[in-house]
Amino acid sequence: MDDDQPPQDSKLTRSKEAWARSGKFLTGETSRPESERLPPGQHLTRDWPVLDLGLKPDVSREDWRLRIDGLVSRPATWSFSALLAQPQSTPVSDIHCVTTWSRYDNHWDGVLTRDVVLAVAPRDEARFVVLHSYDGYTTNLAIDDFAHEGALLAHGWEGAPITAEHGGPVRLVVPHLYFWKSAKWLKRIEFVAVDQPGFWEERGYHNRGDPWGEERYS
Ligand SMILES: Nc1nc2c(c(=O)[nH]1)N[C@H]1C(S)=C(S)[C@@H](COP(=O)(O)O)O[C@H]1N2
Ligand SMILES: [Mo]
Repeated sequence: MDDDQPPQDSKLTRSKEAWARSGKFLTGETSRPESERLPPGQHLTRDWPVLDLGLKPDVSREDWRLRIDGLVSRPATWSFSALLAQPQSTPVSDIHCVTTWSRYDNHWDGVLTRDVVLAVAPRDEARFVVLHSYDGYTTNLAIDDFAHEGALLAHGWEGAPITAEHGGPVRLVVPHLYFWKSAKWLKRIEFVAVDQPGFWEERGYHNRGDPWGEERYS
């Protein structure tokens, strides 16, 4: 799908835009007691819900390519085997989705975004990244959030390949922010100087999305 053609707004998109307008799920609690693992307004699930625009791109490991470009000294295009040739890590983290479900202790396999940054060497002007996905979805992050501890390009979950419905072959996981920042079916990481709001950020969702500050909506 073309990066320049955002997916058509669906019924789901319209209802989530309405939640942003009305502040649905906001509790007004923004403190973070050290003992509290669950952010305000969230509830725990044991299963892993599927949430996306419904386009479900079907990309095999053989056909998958990741372009890493923009303001970097060493732009790269990685095949799946090139991704496996990067340093591999196995972080464990919690998921917090803005629709109020959280899931603890997810075991990931993949390449830390810190190691991606080391590989491509962003130029001094680079301050943000735009994530582009095979379904036309986009989302934006400051480089410090992209390269935050525990964030990775994930190809495995609980010892098995990430399934297509959860964004396989490769998705981003940024565990310290709401899960809409974790782009599924990752296709391109673009380093930019000026922040560019993505699909949900343009539709009433917060530009950063910290669950502990309940940064749900803009
Ligand atoms: N490419 C792509 N990535 C996406 C989305 C999407 O529609 N397309 N939805 C986001 C949202 S809103 C959420 S909550 C999570 C859901 O991931 P999951 O289906 O694996 O739970 O993916 C995020 N990443
Ligand atoms: Mo979401």
